[in-house]
Amino acid sequence: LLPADCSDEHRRLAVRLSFELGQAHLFEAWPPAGQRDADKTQLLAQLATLEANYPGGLAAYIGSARALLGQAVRGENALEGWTPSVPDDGVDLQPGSPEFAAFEERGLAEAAHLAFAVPAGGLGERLGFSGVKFALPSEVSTGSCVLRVYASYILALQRHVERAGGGPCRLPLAVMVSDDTVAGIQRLLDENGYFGLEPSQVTLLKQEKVAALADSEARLALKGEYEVATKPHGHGDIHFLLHSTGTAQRWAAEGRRWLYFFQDTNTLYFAHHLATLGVTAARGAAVNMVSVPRKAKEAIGAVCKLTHADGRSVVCNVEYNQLEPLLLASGHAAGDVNDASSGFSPYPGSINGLMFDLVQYAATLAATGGRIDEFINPKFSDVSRSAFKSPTRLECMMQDYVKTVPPEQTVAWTRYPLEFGYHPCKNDILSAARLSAQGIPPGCASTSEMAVYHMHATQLRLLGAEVGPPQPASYRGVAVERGPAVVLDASFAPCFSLLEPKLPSPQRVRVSARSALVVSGRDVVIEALELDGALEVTVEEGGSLRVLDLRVANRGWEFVEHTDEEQAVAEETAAIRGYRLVKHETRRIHVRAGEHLRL
Ligand code: UGB
Repeated sequence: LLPADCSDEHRRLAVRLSFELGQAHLFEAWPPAGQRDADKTQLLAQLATLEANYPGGLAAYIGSARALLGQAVRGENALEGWTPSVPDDGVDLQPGSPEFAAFEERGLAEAAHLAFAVPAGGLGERLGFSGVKFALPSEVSTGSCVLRVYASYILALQRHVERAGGGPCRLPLAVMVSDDTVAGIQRLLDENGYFGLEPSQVTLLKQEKVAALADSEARLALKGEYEVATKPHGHGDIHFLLHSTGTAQRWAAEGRRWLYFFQDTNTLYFAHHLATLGVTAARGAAVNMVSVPRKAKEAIGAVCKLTHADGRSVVCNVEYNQLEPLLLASGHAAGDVNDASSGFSPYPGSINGLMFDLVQYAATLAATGGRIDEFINPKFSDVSRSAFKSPTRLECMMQDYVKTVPPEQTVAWTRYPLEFGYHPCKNDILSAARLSAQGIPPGCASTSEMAVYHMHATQLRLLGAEVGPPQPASYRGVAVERGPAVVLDASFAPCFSLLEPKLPSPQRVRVSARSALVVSGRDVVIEALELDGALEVTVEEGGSLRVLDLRVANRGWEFVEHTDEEQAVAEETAAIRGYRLVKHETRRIHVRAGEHLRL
């Protein structure tokens, strides 16, 4: 049946699939050789791609699928035999404390050896935004998109390392893209000059989809006669790609020591990444999981200690959809609920900010081929649990790398307070309003934006500045905490320790609750400021500003909730927020390179 000009590779693959891997159905309807040869070659080429894009090839994929489907058919829980408990070996860090400062200092000392990786293959389908999520404004006061904010932290760190005498510093960034996001992310980078990064610093790793499975025998699902249906395999693919492209090994060979993983919409990951790095280095951890207080039923994983009936134990993430069944199955009759005294789940939230020891990581990848524990979530259509409502597939998660860490290595976790927590932008405004009404963090554009302001305002307060408190507000049904719109660009303060010397007399800095304060530029010192309105400060590299005593009072900026009519016609980035920012009056201070201003 094979095409006349079939390559040996394709021939061997077809034979193996038919006679060893139970996939004869793929070729059953084929007409004799010489007919539809181009279509046959196309299917064989697709199968060869699926073979190459999975650690261990299709045999491994089908083997894992059968094992996991077997468990699903028998109705077994993936975490059968494991009992969860609240882990007690983490580090709780409060920015502003001496402990935080010490860890951040340690992190700064290691910063020259840092690399970054973000899975960004997911489309914001739940969000109501048709572009790539990297293009979303992190907040509308500056309009900086998420990728610009990430890049600005990397640039600011590089500058810090270079100024500290560390020589030229380029910290690499790997971005996992997919068919859905590759063009959008490449365009965003091109149109913005890579946001100041050098193109050679940025590696795009393209995630391929995996074969969809038609039944519990793990027969590959066809889409038409000559194409296998495919589906995304999850963010865990980032490990396979960092390995199969040689990226992790190259970075390790270049002397890089740390690798920070994070996700595509929460810029607050950078509020504490250096402290996290410090903890990782101090504890000699292979992996350090960033965590935050978690509300029960919030769609973030939970850091759990799992103890097996046979005595093994592990600290890892339990995904949000598995936590409640696991708790119920292990005797916690109330399930995933908040602790009455704290108002939060007793389990720390896991937000997929993961600091890795890169050398240990590269060694583990060499042993595992980048393979990550997988799971499957079939929706059966019959009681015999053999057929599915629609094809399913194996999936894997970035944080499940922890499960492949060799037992002699350490897995740590570090928790930060809510103000420095996790505020992703994942949900559309209607879903967000529903979550809001249930008291569950809405994880949408408005809450994410307010969290950015709140984090920066909290930094100022922790230093001793007087900054007006946030007040409860609501925009189109989404409850937010609305305080002064403070944005301290990474160029001004890439981390808390480096902010401190910029405000030598913080008790002389006062920002009213209705104010907006945007500061960017490295060489800026604010001694005394009284702000009641909007102030934007930009100091170019090579210029400097010392604010000796400045009073600004103006009409400032206003977040205006959309009416129904405005909401109906608002463009996407405004519609997902439910408001627009009206800049009534702004005091702007712009200092050019070579200028040195004292006010
Ligand atoms: N992503 C990919 O790059 N490829 C994929 O195939 C899928 C996703 P979601 P999820 O803290 O917010 C995760 O969809 O999977 C990228 C954690 O598992 O936003 O629901 C995508 O672009 C969970 O434990 O999240 O849940 C994005 O950057 C919890 O930490 C990232 O992967 C939760 O995130 C996450 O994808 C959270």
